Amino acid sequence: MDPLIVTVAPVGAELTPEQTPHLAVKPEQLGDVAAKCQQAGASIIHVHCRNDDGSNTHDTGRFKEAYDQIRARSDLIVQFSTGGAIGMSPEERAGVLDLHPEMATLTCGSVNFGDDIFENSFPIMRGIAKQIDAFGVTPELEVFDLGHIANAKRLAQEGAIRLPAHVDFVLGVPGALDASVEHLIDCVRSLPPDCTWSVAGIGRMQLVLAAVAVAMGGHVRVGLEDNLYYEKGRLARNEELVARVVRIAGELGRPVATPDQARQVLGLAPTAAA
Ligand code: KMH
Ligand code: ZN
Repeated sequence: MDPLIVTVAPVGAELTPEQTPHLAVKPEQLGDVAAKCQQAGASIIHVHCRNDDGSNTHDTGRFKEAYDQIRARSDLIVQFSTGGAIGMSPEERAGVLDLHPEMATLTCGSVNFGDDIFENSFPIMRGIAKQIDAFGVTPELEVFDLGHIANAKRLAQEGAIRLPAHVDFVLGVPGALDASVEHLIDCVRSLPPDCTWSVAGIGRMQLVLAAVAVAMGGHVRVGLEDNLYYEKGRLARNEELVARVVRIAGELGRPVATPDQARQVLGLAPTAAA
C-alpha cells in the first residue's frame, strides 16, 4: 500500500468568515495554515483564495501571493482549484494556471450544488484540461458523482486528459452523490485501472470516509472547505483535522507520506517548482 497522502483544503469557496474564525482569508494566513498542516502530516494543500473582506477571488496576483506564502513556509504540493466559486467564468477559474502550480483540479462534470448549478460542460472541461496540459500541471480529477468517472473516460478517449490519473471523490454535496461508505466503494470500483484516489467527505462524514479510505489504501482530503466542525458543536482548525487522520493512520499501521513521498506516488518531480 502506498503511504497515505493527506490533502488539506483549508478555504474553499462556500465558507464565510462569519461562520468560523479559522478561515484563512489573507495570503499570510494561508502560509501559516500550510506550515501547521505540514507539521501535522499533510502533503498537499488545495488552494482557493479570498479578498481581505472574505469574498471569493481567482485573481492571479492574489494566488501568487498565496503561493509565495505557502512556499516560504512549507514544502507542500500546491494544488490550485480550477473549480473556483459558483458564478466564476471558466476563463477566470483557469487563469491561475499561468502560475504553474504543481497540481490543479479538474472537475469532471456538472452538478446541482445546493440551489445552484456547478457548471462543467464538456466544452468547459476540455478548455480547462487544455490549459492544465499546456502549463505542464498535473491534474487531480474531481468526481462529485458516478457519471463524472464516465466523463473522465470520455475526456481521455478524446485526448483531453491522460489516464491513469489521481482522482478525488467529493461526496456529500447537496445535489450530487451522498457521502456514504457504499458510494465510496461504488466510486472506487468504477475507477479506470491504476488511478490513485482520495476522498473528501462533506460535513461529519469527512471523518468516517477518511478512516475507510485509510483502511482501503486510498488517500484523504480534510479541511474547512468540506467540514467546519471537529466534533458536534466545536469548530475545527485545519491542522487538527489533519492530525486526527494521521493518528487514525498510525493506529491502522499505514505510513503517512511526506510531500516528496507524495510527489513520488503521484508522479511529480521530487522538488517543488519555483
Ligand atoms: N467551490 C466549488 C464550486 C474545486 O476546487 O476544484 C468547486 C470546488 C472544486 O471547490
Ligand atoms: Zn475546492
